[in-house]
Amino acid sequence: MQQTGADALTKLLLAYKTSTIFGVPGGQTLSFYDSIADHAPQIRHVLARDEKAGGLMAVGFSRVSFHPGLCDATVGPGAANLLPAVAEAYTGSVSMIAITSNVTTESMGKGASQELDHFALFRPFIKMSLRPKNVDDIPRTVNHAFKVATSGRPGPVHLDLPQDILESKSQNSLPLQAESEYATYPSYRPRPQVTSTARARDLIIAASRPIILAGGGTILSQAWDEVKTLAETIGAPVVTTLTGKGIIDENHPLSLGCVGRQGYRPSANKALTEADLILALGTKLGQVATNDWTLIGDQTKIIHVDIDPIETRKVYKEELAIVADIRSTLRDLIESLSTNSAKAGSPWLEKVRTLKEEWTKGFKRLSAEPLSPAMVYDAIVEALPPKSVLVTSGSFAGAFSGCYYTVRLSGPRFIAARGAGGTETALPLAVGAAVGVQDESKVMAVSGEGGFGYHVAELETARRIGLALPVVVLNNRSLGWMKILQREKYGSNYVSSSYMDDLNYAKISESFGCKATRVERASELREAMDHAVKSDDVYVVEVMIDPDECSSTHLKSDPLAKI
Ligand SMILES: Cc1ncc(C[n+]2csc(CCOP(=O)(O)OP(=O)(O)O)c2C)c(N)n1
Repeated sequence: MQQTGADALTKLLLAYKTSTIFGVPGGQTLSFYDSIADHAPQIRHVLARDEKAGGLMAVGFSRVSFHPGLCDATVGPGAANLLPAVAEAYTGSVSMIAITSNVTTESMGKGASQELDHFALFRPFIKMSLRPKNVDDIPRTVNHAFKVATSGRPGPVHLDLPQDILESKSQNSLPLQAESEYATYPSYRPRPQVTSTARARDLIIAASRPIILAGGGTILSQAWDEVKTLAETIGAPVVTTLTGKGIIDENHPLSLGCVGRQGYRPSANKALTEADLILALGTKLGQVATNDWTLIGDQTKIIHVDIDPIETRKVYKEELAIVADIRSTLRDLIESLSTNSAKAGSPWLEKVRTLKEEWTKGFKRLSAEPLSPAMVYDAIVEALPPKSVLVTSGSFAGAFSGCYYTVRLSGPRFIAARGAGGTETALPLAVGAAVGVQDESKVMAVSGEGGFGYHVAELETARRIGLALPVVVLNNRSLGWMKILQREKYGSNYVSSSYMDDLNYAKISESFGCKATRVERASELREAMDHAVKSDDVYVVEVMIDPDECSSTHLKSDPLAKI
């Protein structure tokens, strides 16, 4: 049967169980949209308000569904707009296929309208770029794109489609079947060497204060059951990075929450500092997670497991580096250990219990007006069912979320754009996550008001596609993080760290047709969160929080640092 390149592409995407593509059209892409429309409702296109937001939606989608996030942009300015989202996917290890349409092969390099060098544009931020040579080459390139996006360390693949290749008809019958193992990630799970497992077991048995430090790679590997079993088997507390948050129910007695420089719980940092063996799983051991590389002492032994050899022995002298899939590694390790190697009643587990108790007391302490972030998260946890996904951004709002929000069910239940750390990401990521959740989980976005302003128009996208999405805007009347840094480091010489403070983000949201409310009193908090979570619409709760709150950061004024 003769079919166009666009049709072949759509059928292949369907074969790979793609349900949604996020993006913005251009003339060069329209044949693809036409074909998507012909195959609705199995596949649909979600129109974003700009390409970057569409790309971030694909990131949110991928992180909850374990399917590559699909996004598209047209040649030139569209492709350039998509770049920040591709960078987030690359630095955050997010499986993505970023489609760009391009000018016709015939006009390439001749000064065609809007043309930019897409390969050069994307090169630093992708696993690879692919462009079919002709319509018959589409199956090979699409299959390869899925294989690369879902194998090894997940990341973005760029698929560039010249307009003529999308629009021309093949004279041949094209193979349009998927290689189904590449529809989701991880597509394959390399196991550790037997000798490495044995060495890890010996190090664990010899340790008296072991700790598990779980990074985002543990979630990508879907290792939540194994992390819990290992922790219980060896009697190790679990601390996480911001992207690893969700690997364990944070009410579990062995869970101490996030470590690091922002979004951390001081009790978690303390435990990491005092451990004699760290099982670092799927973490870069980067600046944020290690508080400027200060939390891990020279004497501490490290077993580092990561699918990507680039991440091991990069900063620390590690006792053992295992390059393998985390879930497979933990399964082998658990099998090699006796059923219960935990030293019951050990001083280490007693210490963990005390640290957890102290944190809980410290948390309850923060309950005065003006509204503190801790109170807001109390209300959020009360309103949100455990089966939820909290999505946040790089800002105080993100740091507060890491610190104060309690994940109560393991899995991909916390999304922070910690790849590139964009401050504006919460709303578009949440839109994508809300489309991608497989189990009717409730998705909530929490953003600072500065970050919210970047992509506020995506409220319309969320409404248009019928999402029931609660959005919390923590309004501290400033780019809070910047303002407090200016206070701490530059003698309160405030420059460009606030917008006009008479904006009302609840009213702005109402003008997009959303339900919205502004909360200024403690007595209104719980009801507002409850309404937002139960609403069938996009519901924005703007909370006016204490502008001086900066806990959960590395700043000296951190009120919890005393624990
Ligand atoms: C895209 C981007 N630009 C700039 C920054 C630097 N930055 C970090 S936090 C912050 C302030 C964000 O303000 P807001 O969203 O109101 O959140 P708050 O810190 O006040 O909670 C900025 C500008 C960033 N992380 N990302």
